[in-house]
Amino acid sequence: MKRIALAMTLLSGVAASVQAASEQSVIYTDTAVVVDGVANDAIWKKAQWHALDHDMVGAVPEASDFTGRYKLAWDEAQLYLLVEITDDVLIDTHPNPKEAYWDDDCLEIFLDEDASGGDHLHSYNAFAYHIALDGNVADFGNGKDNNSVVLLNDHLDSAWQRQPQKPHNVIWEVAVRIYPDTYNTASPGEPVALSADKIMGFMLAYCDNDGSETREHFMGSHDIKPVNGDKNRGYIDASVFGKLKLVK
Ligand SMILES: [Ca+2]
Ligand SMILES: [Ca+2]
Ligand SMILES: [Ca+2]
Ligand SMILES: [Ca+2]
Repeated sequence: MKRIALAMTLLSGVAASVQAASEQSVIYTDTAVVVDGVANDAIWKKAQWHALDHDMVGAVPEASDFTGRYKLAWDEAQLYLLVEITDDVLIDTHPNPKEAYWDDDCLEIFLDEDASGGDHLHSYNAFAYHIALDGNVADFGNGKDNNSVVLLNDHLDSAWQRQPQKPHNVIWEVAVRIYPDTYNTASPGEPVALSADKIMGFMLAYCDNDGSETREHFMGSHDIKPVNGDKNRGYIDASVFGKLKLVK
């Protein structure tokens, strides 16, 4: 009987660790993060780093070409990100923020407010916020084709700065308001109020181009199971996102 009890304990331990691994815990801040590209907010000392180490387009680059990691925090109004990016060349060759924005260096935040998963290519079931170096925020809207790009600059605040001692090292801070799937540009409604134990779909990525015709690397926070060899599924299918759990 002892052996069975021990086995049960081990099994439940395994189940608990699997569940913990599938949801990333996000810590609460009672002071809003100052979005200025400076990581001296108190909450960033407590939050843990997570890596941007999964390739979605291109191979895994050399560390000096691209390295990225991030921290998360939340309060009732916003989800906060601190992202540290090493990128040897920062480039934005498409001045039109709605044109091929994924082929310029950009930070991409995937969010699915109700963690429903599923297709979001031409809907607001989930968002894929591409934050350009100039701060523009682009995604496909709910039009029927790939020309239906919308700028959603009012959904988030962002700022980045080079680190004085390490000029290829950029600190990027973002505060995102979380919109539900009822969002549309004609009648946006209000972002949801966040609360403890809320689960959201989430993924983070960086599009790295250093001067090529198209982006050279697309590195993300989550391992994606390829469909016909293609791991660039995040902008289509929210089911490949990971899950965040807000804790207090
Ligand atoms: Ca700050
Ligand atoms: Ca690079
Ligand atoms: Ca959804
Ligand atoms: Ca680059």
